[in-house]
Amino acid sequence: MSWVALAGGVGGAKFARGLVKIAQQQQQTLHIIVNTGDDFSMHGLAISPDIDTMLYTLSGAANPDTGWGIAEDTFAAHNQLAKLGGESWFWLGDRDLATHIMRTQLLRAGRTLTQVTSYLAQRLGVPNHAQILPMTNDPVATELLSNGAWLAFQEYFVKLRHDVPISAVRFQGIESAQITAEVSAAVAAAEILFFCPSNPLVSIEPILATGAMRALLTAKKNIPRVGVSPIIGGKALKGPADRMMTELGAESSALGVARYYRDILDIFVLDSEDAALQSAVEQETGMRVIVADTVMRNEEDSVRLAEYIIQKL
Ligand code: FO1
Repeated sequence: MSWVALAGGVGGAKFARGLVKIAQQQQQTLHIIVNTGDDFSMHGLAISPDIDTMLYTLSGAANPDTGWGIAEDTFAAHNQLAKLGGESWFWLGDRDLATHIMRTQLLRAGRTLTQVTSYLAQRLGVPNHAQILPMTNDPVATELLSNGAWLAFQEYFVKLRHDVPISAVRFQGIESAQITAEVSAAVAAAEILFFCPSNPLVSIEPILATGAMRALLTAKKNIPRVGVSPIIGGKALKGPADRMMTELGAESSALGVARYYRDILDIFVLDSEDAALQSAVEQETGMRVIVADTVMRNEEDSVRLAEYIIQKL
């Protein structure tokens, strides 16, 4: 038996962490399909932020305060790079740099991003029954249109602290990007499909837009397909998902997210704060609603949430 989860960013990794524990208890394999639209190059290194956030979270190494990078990492190399005139707006810890150096080296040696990710997961101690799968091995770069200029994702998100209005999103390279064989096999074998509480526009959408992904998921009507709202009380817990939805013409609410996923999912998880939206979501989208406490402050919260949802399917 196996499950599939789509994820990106910190919220996605936190929920995936809970799913991994329940999958272990139920002797399941969990295939986590991760967004690679945030990937970029810095200091000549190949950086995959959403993959690394997933690697570090599932191996227990993630910085608990930021959700990204490695706990207690140091920044000697980062500071020296700044001294040498290198870019310093994107903080890369010394241990984190080892990941990027190793990934860059293996990619240059001809390994695919999927092979590199599997290698790093094994070296970092991610449980074997959790498979972290990049959505594609092909280059995809999320860009956002702001005041007439297209911004690379990390430039928007980190350098400009997503403090600029956007009017459009695009995924450069998506037309020729293909989902990997591992991803299509995972979807084919899946007995439950999860959308983690990630940004619908720039974490989940790039995955859906890759190759035949959307069609594959829409066709899987015979299994429970459940999404967890990343928006609570109209706000995103972390990052700009709420503002981005408003700026791109969607409603920044759990109902707005449910509308976004209505063609693919049949079950939607609202936070208890949004319980009043239950009938609107059910009537407008036809999805079954589960109301739960979806804020994950620690691993116990993640496991409790995953367990609660799975029991309700
Ligand atoms: N996010 C920030 O806001 N500031 C940073 O300096 C930063 C560095 C960083 C380094 C490695 C990494 O894997 C992620 C990092 N992030 C940082 C998060 C990154 O912007 C992710 O794209 C977000 O988590 C959204 O997915």
